[in-house]
Amino acid sequence: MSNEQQVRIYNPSEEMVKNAAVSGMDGYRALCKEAEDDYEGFWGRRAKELLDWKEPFTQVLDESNAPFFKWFADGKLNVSYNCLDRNVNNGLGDKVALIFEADNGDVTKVTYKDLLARVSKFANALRGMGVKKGDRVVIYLPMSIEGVVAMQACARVGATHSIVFGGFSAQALRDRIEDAGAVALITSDGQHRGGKALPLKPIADEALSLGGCDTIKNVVVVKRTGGDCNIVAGRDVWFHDACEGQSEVCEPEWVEAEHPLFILYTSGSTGKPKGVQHSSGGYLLQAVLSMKYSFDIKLDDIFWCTADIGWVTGHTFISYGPLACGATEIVFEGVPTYPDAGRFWKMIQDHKVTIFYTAPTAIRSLIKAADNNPAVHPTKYDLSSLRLLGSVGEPINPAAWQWYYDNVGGGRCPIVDTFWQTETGAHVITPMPGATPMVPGSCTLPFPGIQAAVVDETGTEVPWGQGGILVIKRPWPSMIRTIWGDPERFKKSYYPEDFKGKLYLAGDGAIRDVETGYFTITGRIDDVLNVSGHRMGTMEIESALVAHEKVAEAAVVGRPDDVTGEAIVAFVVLKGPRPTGDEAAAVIKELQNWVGHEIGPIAKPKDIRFGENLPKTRSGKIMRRLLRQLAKGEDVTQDTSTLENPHILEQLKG
Ligand code: 6R9
Repeated sequence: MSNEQQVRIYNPSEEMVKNAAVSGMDGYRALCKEAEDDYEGFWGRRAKELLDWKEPFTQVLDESNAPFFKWFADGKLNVSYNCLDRNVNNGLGDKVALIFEADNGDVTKVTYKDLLARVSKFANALRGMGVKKGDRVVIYLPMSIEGVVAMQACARVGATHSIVFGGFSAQALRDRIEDAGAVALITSDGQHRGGKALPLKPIADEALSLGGCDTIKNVVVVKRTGGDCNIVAGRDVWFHDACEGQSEVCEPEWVEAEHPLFILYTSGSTGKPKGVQHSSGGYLLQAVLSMKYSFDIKLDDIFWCTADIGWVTGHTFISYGPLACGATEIVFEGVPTYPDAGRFWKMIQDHKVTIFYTAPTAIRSLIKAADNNPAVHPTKYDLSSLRLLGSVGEPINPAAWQWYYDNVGGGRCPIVDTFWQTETGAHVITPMPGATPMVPGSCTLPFPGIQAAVVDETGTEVPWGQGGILVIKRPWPSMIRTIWGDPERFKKSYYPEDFKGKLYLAGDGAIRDVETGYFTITGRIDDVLNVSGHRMGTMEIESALVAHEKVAEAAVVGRPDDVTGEAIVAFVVLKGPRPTGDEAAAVIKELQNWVGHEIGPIAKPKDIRFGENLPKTRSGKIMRRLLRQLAKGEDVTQDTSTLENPHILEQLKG
């Protein structure tokens, strides 16, 4: 945040302070102190209180083989039991667990009792196929009830699932199946998105035909779109046929707390995706704790996380966290812009959503849509049910934060800007909605028990106000356990020698506010630019650009420069049409001056290019490495298989 930007502070309402799980800053500080004074006791007490154990643990943390930490290692539990059976046993059987809204608007409600029955039937079907504890099962499904059922059923029989996002290609699916050595694949005939039926099974078939997938013995196919579907005799079975006649009772497989619940592939700094391996006990504990502390979940809440189950956010905040809390949640099949860009707001209105959790990229695109079409502006809908908003996935620029706060939250709802990663499993830096005064653009303070810090290249903590590298000093229960099949890469990536193997390296830069100690994430470390010896977060420049009235979205990267070390290149999407010629030249000048005014002349982008959109992965992340190649004037050589909108590369060539 530049000094020139006015910092506004938003205090939680009195009502929030009074009723929230973490009440007031005193409440927050007391939790932090409890963890500081007795780290293992802090986590151990919560693990006992918040999870049901088949066999209690006697040791909280085992650091003997660091950085391969173990939590609650001699305890046994089952994640699906904790998400389903215990809610049914506690009188929540008839409570709605899932409200599924299909792409076409059809709504299906599933109670806890019903969900337990569905999961048990499919778990029995999996057992019948020979799937057992420790086997890997790849799930390649759209957003669906069956997607959640499949994950829970794997957990129930002790199989380790690995979800591959439904937008990934056959090659990407094949690579993940091979790396995981999966015995079964669960997919669907197709998926509905934006009014279209898209095939999925043909992609799965292609993946399996590419070689390296011999470990797959069974393919289960959910019927979603109907129509022709290739079913290979002896290998493929319809999901409904597999469940037919199965018992609604299925004894859970009691597993050790460290048993791998899932592997989730995520991009690293190299081309090959990393299979991030998570545990059962520690992971579930922090999924629950994030629901309780960051989202202040209560039994009468209607919780909606818009992420896909193919990403970690969908794991922790759709498939596991809300269910383990006995919450009612929305599962949405479609896209935010169909039938129009008011879809999210209409769904909040229809289902009386109380907690809404989405990504800055979605907010920015809906700002643009609302500017162009007042009919889909959030203020046109009744959003009075909302009491809390969340943001995740990337830093939220203050302008988008403010719009979200004013227009979606009606100036009433706190925004929890939750910083975390696939590797952290759950929130690590985030406001507590009934405690932390919020500052737009800052994820504020560490989750109680998380010892986050900002350090220099040698691992020494830097003073507040000075940018550096974000690390976590002590292991935490929901952390990554290893990279599947590659423990050396795990150590190198996350516990590097530079820090003597003692600090978890998040891969992001951060700066703490001089007065409050609040964290602001400055972007991935490889996104920090050095222009004439000045360190600058690309996010800071993007934020300034987006604050300009004409700009809808911006991404900034560095390009090597003979004089200044690096030069700033900005890729910009305007709210109006994409300008060309003289008009473009005029807007470029205007934006350069604007950034110069907002941050300082040093931050002025040297080169500004306009596109109708930015290159994004299907999960909505801007592909910065690709932008860097474009900025340098190079041909794009990197893999673009995860790119949602390849045609805009041409526009951004410059
Ligand atoms: C949960 C998730 C992780 C990376 C992370 C950081 C960025 C996520 C953020 C944020 C600033 C936030 N990120 N949340 N940056 N503020 N609130 O997104 O996991 O897909 O693994 O991405 O996303 O750069 O390192 P994942």
